[in-house]
Amino acid sequence: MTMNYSIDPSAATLLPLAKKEGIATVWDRHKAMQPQCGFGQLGVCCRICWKGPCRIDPFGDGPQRGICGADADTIVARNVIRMIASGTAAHSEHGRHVALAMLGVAEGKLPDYTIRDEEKLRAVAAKLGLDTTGKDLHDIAGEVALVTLGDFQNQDHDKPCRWIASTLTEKRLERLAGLHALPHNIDAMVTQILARTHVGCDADATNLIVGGIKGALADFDGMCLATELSDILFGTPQPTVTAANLGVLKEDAVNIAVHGHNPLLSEVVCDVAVLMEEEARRAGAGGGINIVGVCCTGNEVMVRHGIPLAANYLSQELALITGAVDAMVVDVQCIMPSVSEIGACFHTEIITTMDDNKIPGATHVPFREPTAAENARQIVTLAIDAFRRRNPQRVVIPDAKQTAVVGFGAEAIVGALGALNADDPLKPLIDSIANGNIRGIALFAGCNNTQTTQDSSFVTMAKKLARNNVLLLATGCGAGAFAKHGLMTQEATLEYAGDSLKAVLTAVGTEAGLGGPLPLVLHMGSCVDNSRAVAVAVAVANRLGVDLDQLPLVASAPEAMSEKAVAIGTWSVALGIPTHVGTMPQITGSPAVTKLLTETAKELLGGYFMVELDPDKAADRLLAVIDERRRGLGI
Ligand code: XCC
Repeated sequence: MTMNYSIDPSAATLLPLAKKEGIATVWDRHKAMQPQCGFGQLGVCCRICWKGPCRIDPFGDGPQRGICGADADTIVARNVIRMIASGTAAHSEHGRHVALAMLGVAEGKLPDYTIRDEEKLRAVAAKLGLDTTGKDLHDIAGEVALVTLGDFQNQDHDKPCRWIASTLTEKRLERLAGLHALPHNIDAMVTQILARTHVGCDADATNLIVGGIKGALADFDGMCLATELSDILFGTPQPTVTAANLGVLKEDAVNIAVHGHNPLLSEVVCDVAVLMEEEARRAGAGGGINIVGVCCTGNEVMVRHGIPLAANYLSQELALITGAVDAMVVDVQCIMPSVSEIGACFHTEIITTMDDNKIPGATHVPFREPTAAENARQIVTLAIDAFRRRNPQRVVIPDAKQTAVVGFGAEAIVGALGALNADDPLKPLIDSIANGNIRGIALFAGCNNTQTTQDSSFVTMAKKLARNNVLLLATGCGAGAFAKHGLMTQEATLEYAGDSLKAVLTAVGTEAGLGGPLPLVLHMGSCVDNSRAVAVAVAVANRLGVDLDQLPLVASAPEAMSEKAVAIGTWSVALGIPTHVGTMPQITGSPAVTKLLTETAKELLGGYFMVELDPDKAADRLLAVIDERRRGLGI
């Protein structure tokens, strides 16, 4: 039974244990929820006002309009763009938080943070069009932060957000401007979606979806700035060897899991933990302090510092069931509220840190940037105290741990390619695509979802695409899946890559000093780091003088779940990227919206959604799209 839930070997060890101990997990709750509401699945349930809830009869026998008169198209379109607004808000709050921290650093107000990547700061300033001559580092950081915060404040509708305008290809910007889809202000886009979907407002499904696309592009803007400013503050990822899955927990160490998304907290926890090793040893932890990651906080510290990744989204509860996690420190997003209940079954401290993200039953340590190190010390102290209460009899650490070579941001990829051609680093990649050694590029992103067997679709699709010489990039919980299943290793390249892909990865990896091929799947970071893949694609497109919708580039979220994934998928389509979704999106109750997103989008934007639940068939469809794009380029 376990195998239907997950292909993760940790689940095979820990789910029977959970059952024996009477601990409910996400999969038990999924089962208890069956059958799920069919109206909700189709997106035709409207709860926008209190005359409802209303639902449209998908069989055509019952009501075809809600009480106010909204039909299925209006209801579905409103529902889906509200998801985009929430996803955009989530990423952009994260981005704003980082931008404000950077301003604080520039103003000398945040002693626990610094500028770790001066070169990147200068590169970002130049990209944003700032003149930095004669200015010191802090002045440049201040200007970059203010310009960035301008993307949350600009009221001039004709002036698009600065980050998006300085990131995309000219052709893409023109195309989006022609559709009135270029955002001018991130916050305004979220507000506008909520306003236009209020009862009695926008009822035109097409107009609503265009508004959603604009909102999703604001999400992209927020992700770009969150990623780049985080690199400036915490370092730009470079290839590093680490490990993944619950076997990274240590019996003899204080295990602290950092979970959520925002690196502002986890970075300082990592720094402080190093200084508190001795205290941990005094408490009996011979192995000191072992920080491990969960979800995207995990990805952030993994790609920057090689901190091992314990779990992706669906495995977060399993981490606690090992009985070996002393503290799970969470910030924002993708944290199951159930963690406090499961933590309470053990000695585990669940520590919330953000005042607008609390969980009943958890210990709250309010995190403030000006006192970051002090807050982190409080957190690590709680973890050490919890370690003293740990019951060694209940510790079950699965024998599941895979090596993972991670840290392939845009700079690292270009750097590795530069080892082959220092004067023109993109040339080896472009040549390999042109001669077919690399058939295309696929970006895997997105969550885990209980609607499908955990990690399975990611692994199935990746193996098939790699065999067909597709270069694979990954972020988010998809990257977590690949790391846990050993696909971010040189061995995986040798085992699964098609011959020509293997030759390219071996040439680049060897020249770049990795002592062998690049890993089969390149870990680019967390969900906000999807912008890194776009940076590479834009560089290639600009070099070729084409737009993004001409490149043999596809995206896939085989186990999508969150509202953030809806926002990401939508901007991916808006940028011209054919985007596969492997779980059923809640839109099919409206044939008009479904057609718009899966067919008409192709004419308007070049990108479009493809829904295919079978991973094997999905890989075939992506290969067909890649070939179609290749034919378009005449290669
Ligand atoms: Fe959340 Fe980023 Fe999804 Fe994972 S992939 S379940 S959104 S942690 Ni972004």
